[in-house]
Amino acid sequence: MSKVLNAKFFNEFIDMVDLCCSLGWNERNGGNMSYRIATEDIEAIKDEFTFEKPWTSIGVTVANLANEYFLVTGSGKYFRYTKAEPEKSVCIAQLDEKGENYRIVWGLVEGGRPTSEFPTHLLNHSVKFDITGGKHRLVMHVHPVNTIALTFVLPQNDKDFTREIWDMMPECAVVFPRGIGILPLMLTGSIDIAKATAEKFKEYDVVVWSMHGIFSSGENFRDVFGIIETVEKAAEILVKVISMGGKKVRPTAQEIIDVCEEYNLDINKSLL
Ligand code: 2HA
Ligand code: ZN
Repeated sequence: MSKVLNAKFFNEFIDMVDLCCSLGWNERNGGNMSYRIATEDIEAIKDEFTFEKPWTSIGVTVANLANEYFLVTGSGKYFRYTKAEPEKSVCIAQLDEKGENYRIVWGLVEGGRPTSEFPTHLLNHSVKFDITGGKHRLVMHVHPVNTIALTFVLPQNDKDFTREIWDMMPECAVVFPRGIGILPLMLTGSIDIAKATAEKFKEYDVVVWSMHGIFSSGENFRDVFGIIETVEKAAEILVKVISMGGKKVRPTAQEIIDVCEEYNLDINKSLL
């Protein structure tokens, strides 16, 4: 059995792709995921890599991620079939010593390239690498129904969007106390959306792309999935509340602050 296919991080990644797909978050080839692989994990699997593929420009420079390796979903590959055909669906990409180019060292055996959102993923990894001292390793992008639906009706600014979601369950402010960033509809896969998202990631761990989906970053699969499922559950409640005629009560700002203080969390008061 291949060491890559047997590696724990690899199986967690594939299982997460499969779970997101089964939740309806990743239709067809919608959404993408990337994971910065730990040095010791690379050492354990490196003899299965090939270093003959050409370097390709990333389109952005991520100097602090020079020489790092990423497990990433392939452009146009379906989440639905990733678990059955991992070697055809995902790849491990190595960055060069300047953080300007990548090359595929494993996977995508029938051809292909990393997700069209790879520049966004890498810029987000780069921002979070510095902010968290290298703790964040995973970036996930999904298309969950309720969160997307809300972007058609809620105000398009971080403060109002966050507060509407925070209002839905005390859990929300606890799980993402810094709040949610929101961006307008922008061209997917573009350098502009990569830069705009990375700007938001300086403040937030979760960013909503209006009329498109969610981007989130965290230390591991459990954390990132936990944030996204909490946002999406709150969004589902809000969709129902709006469908029933809208809110008649809501928590006060102080009630939201109190929950966070109970857990010693640094609630982003500028959003209240
Ligand atoms: O199709 O989700 O954002 C992949 C995407 C682009
Ligand atoms: Zn998308």
